[in-house]
Amino acid sequence: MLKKISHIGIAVTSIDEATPFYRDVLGMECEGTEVVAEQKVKVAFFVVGESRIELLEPTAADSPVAKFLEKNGPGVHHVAYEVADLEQRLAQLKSAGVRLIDERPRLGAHGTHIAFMHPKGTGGVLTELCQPGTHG
Ligand code: CMX
Repeated sequence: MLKKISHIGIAVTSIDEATPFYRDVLGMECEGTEVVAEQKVKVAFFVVGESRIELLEPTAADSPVAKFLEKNGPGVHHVAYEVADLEQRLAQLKSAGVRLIDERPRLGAHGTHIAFMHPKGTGGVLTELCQPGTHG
């Protein structure tokens, strides 16, 4: 079962430039930034209730977020749902014929385990499932 919307990922060209809007104008607390090497992004999390806004800045020209920015410019990149049993959920999605980008969990920010479904199999929304790791 999906527990909540973990976060909404927003692609930006610069976290430093985007931060004042979220922190100062909208008044959201910034939990800090982190480089997620495996995904070739730098991320910043902003708290909104039980969910987060995740700003995504590419760290390499071949980052999936760099490609997204080239094609679309800044904007909503993905929606992430929290689950407690990621491997089981992936098996279930696979047997339901959903197109998965990651058949096995990968490592995301804060030691979270993550996996993406392809936007072509979800009605156009890049969709992530995530399971908090030891660091929450
Ligand atoms: N949302 C909706 N559609 C998207 C999309 C997105 N974020 N990214 C790509 N697409 C669409 C494209 O518009 C394109 O559609 P058309 O064929 O109709 O033009 C299609 O998907 C293929 O896209 P592409 O630009 O050719 O890019 P790729 O196929 O090389 O990669 C994807 C797309 C989704 C497979 C790749 O970005 C990926 O593997 N993403 C998952 C990993 C990721 O995004 N990591 C960054 C975040 C990490 C984190 O949050 O920690």
